[in-house]
Amino acid sequence: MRIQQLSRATYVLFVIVCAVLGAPTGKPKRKGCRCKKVYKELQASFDAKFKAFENRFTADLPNLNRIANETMKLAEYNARISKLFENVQFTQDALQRESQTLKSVKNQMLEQRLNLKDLNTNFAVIDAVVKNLSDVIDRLANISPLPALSNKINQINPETKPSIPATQPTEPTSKATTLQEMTSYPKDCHEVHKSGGMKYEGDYYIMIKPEKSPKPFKVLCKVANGTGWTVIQRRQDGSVDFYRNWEDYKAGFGNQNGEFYLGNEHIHHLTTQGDYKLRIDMEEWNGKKYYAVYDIFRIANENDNYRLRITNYHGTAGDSMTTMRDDHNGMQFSTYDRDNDRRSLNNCAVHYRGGWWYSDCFESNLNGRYYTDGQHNDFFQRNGIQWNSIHLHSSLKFVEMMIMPSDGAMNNNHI
Ligand SMILES: [Ca+2]
Repeated sequence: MRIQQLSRATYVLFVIVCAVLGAPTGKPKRKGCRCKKVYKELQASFDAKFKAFENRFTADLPNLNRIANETMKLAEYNARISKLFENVQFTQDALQRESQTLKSVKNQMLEQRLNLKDLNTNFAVIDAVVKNLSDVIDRLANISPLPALSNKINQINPETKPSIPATQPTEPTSKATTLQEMTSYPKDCHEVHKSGGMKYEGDYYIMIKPEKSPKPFKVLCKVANGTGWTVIQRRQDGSVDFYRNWEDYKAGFGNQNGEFYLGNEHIHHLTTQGDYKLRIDMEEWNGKKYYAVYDIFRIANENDNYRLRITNYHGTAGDSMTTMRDDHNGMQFSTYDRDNDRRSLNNCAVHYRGGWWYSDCFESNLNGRYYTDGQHNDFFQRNGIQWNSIHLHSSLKFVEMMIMPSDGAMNNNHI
């Protein structure tokens, strides 16, 4: 309709132009007819072209609709793709976080792996210890007439574990004592060590029975530099009172995992079953250490008041047992309730607060009073733990007395 209105308007405009153009010139009326003819030709041409355009537009309309639909679809796809990109971005972030978590887990696993490696190493060490323990038990079984019982005793009494030195020993149970009384016992620590037991350095607690001893008893064994000693006395912190009577010194007292005296009766049974040597380790409060060894060490029975036999000194501490003055060799044992010393006027054990083989009175007093650091210098009252060849007026910080058979191998320089 608009096109038809436009054609009419064009026609009117054309007539007006023709009238204007024709009037001033005064040309004949034929010219107006010619203009009208041209107009009609133009109109026909225009109509034809318009018709063609209309037909073509009509024909292309489905395509245009299709293009419009495709455009809408493309917009929709574009929106979905944008959404997908958002999702991809979100997933990528999540993966990145997951990757960090996995890295952390991986590091933790590596750490666990190292821990497992250490654990494995520890297991290997424990395996080796168990193997050595088994070897020791086998060797102990070989020296016992009743190996099966020995194995049971070793299981019952933890003190006999030779590969791990016990620091808090427990008293043997009555069951263990009963079983052990049915089998044989080593006569001292050296015998066990010599037969392959207690192969590692350290302290061990075992039951022994010297040949003349009426019953077995517990001892502390000390293994150092390939030798196995039986410890008979130790002073280290003043935790045990050594100012004791005759019966206490006879039976022994204290704690074998701390300070103790094994007892004159036990020492007598130990040292009369063969030739024994004595080793004394000592330490001053300034940390300086000494040792004294006597190749012969023996004490008699109670009837002879545990008389001391000691000779052949060597070591770094100096000889304070067999010197001319107050020679302890050959002396009987004295306590505050048994005066067997050479001093006639009084009892050395009372005066010097110990139990010892006093002469008149001593060159050594290793069972004297324990003085702590700062109190150990006592010039006028020399009742401390004395070893005169180390110091005349100073009490020692540490003392340990131990014995082994004289024919046993010994390293004299193991301090
Ligand atoms: Ca006396």
